[in-house]
Amino acid sequence: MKDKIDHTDPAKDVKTERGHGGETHQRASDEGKVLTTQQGVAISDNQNSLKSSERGPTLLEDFVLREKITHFDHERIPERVVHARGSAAHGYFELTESLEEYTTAKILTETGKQTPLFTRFSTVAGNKGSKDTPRDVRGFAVKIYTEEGNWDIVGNNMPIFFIQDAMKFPDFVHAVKPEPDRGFPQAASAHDTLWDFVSLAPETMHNLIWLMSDRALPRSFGMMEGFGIHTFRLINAEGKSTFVRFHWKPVLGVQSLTWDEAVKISGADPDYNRRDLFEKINNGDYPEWEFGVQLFTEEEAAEFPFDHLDATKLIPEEMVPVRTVGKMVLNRNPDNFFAETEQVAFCLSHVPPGIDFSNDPLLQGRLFSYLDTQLKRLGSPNFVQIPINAPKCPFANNQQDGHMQMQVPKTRVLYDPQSLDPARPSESDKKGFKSFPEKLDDGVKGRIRAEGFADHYSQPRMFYRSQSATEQSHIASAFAFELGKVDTPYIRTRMLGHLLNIDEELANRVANALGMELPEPAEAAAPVLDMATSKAVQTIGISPKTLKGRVVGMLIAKGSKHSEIKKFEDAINKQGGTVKIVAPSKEVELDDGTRVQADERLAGGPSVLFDAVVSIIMPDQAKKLAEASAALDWFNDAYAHCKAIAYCGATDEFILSKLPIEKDEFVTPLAELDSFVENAKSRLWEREPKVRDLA
Ligand code: HDD
Repeated sequence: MKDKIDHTDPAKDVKTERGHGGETHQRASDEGKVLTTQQGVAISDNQNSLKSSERGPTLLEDFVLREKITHFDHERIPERVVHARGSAAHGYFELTESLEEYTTAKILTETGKQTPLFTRFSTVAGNKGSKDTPRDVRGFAVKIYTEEGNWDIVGNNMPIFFIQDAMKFPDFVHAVKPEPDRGFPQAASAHDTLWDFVSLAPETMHNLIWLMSDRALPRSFGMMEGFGIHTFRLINAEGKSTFVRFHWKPVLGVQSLTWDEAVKISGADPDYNRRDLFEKINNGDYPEWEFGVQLFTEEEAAEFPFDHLDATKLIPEEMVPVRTVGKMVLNRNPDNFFAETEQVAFCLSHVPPGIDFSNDPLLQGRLFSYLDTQLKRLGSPNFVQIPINAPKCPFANNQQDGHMQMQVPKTRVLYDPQSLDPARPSESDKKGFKSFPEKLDDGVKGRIRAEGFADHYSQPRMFYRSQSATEQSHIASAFAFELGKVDTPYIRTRMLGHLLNIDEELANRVANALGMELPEPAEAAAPVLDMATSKAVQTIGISPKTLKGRVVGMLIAKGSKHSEIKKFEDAINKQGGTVKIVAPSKEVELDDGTRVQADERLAGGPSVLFDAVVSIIMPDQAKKLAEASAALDWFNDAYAHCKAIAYCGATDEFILSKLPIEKDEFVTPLAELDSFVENAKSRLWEREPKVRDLA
């Protein structure tokens, strides 16, 4: 809370002036930096176009106007066809344990060194201007500027994908995007075309059940896991290959929103996750992840009850533990959203020597798609010269010309082999990237899917059965919500047939909520296995109890007790939490005459934006607030979202008494400060069945 409100205006010297003719505007003095055209010509008037006379037409001659408007007309580039909405930050990667036994890549062998990186998080389905909190997978793309070339790990916050073969990607994306005839729904999977497609493609079931879980509603980008998903290879100095899957584990733990919160937040703050990332980095609360690897040999892979080349399958951590070998810290916001976040171009093919690909058919297709899409979006093969994409290690080759070439090669020689210019680069057998010389089996060419890819239900079943009761009810409710938006009855029936194969109880819950009969189970192409459950795939179950990264909303009003506010703020800050002040007005006078500035007015600061709430108000103000729906919703929602509430006497007497709020262990008077601080670290999920109709 800012105790001193500074109203000094740095532009106080700006005077309202009469410009040329009848125009008035506020003009700074002639001193200081001068505005110029792109050619460096100083501009004398940036408010009026060149006219033939005072009330006459504008002249074509006005090169200042034409340059300004032309540039403006060309300001947009095509948004990403998927993952259009994204937020990013700079940071560093640091290796803590060498993987020298497995790879020659210096980024994975040289410990203790900080290597710069740029990470972009995204939603998948929505357009660039869509909300941050739809039910969706989140992209998790990391570009590490290693000294041996850029390494892009282009993953998601879920360890598996919807489809097994890149051939199906355009169809999947067309199905989830707004329907082509009507152009809606935006950033939503709850519509007929998506469920039509997935119900006809059972390979999607595993990612679908993750999508219906709380993992699809991250509380913060810094509270999401990240996964490289596919199997890659690490190649060591002897040329030996070891399979690897890459993991990012957030230090703040995995934390999610509830669906009702996500829906309300999308109205209250469509930039919820973007703002959170920006503010955390600005405040020095740097988001951090552990970097881990799952390493396994070809022989070990042969024993898995699934094919590790199938991107719809995860490797349970209980089967192959995640070995933590490094960390990522995000510590700097981009200077310019367009130049960096929008223009960053990730490609799966960007790997340094010592890291190689597997034959996962989804990965193989992606190796083509990303470079292709950058050419479309950024318009030139020289996109690699844009600062955010350029390697930070030296690079030299014979590629020439093209749109927007920024380099000026000073040589006659842009070919190889050559003998005219000894300074020109040439290939290096010792340092160069080498593909693993994999021996391929004598197969028959064809459009084929491996037999081992046929099991589509065992892992979704494992996922569902691994969840806590609260999480299972969220999954069932999400299926019911989404299928409730599907108008075509047989699509819903098909889905129930699939759910029966995953878990009968889940299918029953969804069918009940939809008021439908259960059909016959869908035909399964392979026997459905009862795999061992895995705690690692839970969300709530693995959320840590901490105030770090969490925000407490504090409702105050005119005359609120300064000392009480301070006491709560100190206790919350001490444990790493942040307090945001909410008040009926932007500026508030407290009991001791101090004037403070609220972070949010009550009308713009609903409790869905906070992890726990406190109310410190005087009786006259509480009486007024009791008449305001924004205040009643504030407490009702905090209660319905299972949050901790600390209330003062006036709040209790005039507001809580009007509301259906039970004084459970998470609804406490101000005097119980310590309990509140403890409660604010998590939610009281046991309250949920009392306040929400879950499937
Ligand atoms: Fe993709 C973007 C993640 C399958 C084609 N994808 C994109 C981004 C992420 C992913 C995080 C955004 C990168 C950024 O922030 O700029 N995509 C995935 C994951 C997949 C996956 C984890 C499966 C494991 N993607 C996939 C397939 C194809 C694509 C199978 C096509 C064959 N993806 C693209 C793309 C995008 C893209 C069209 C759009 C914008 C871009 O690449 O730069 O090429």
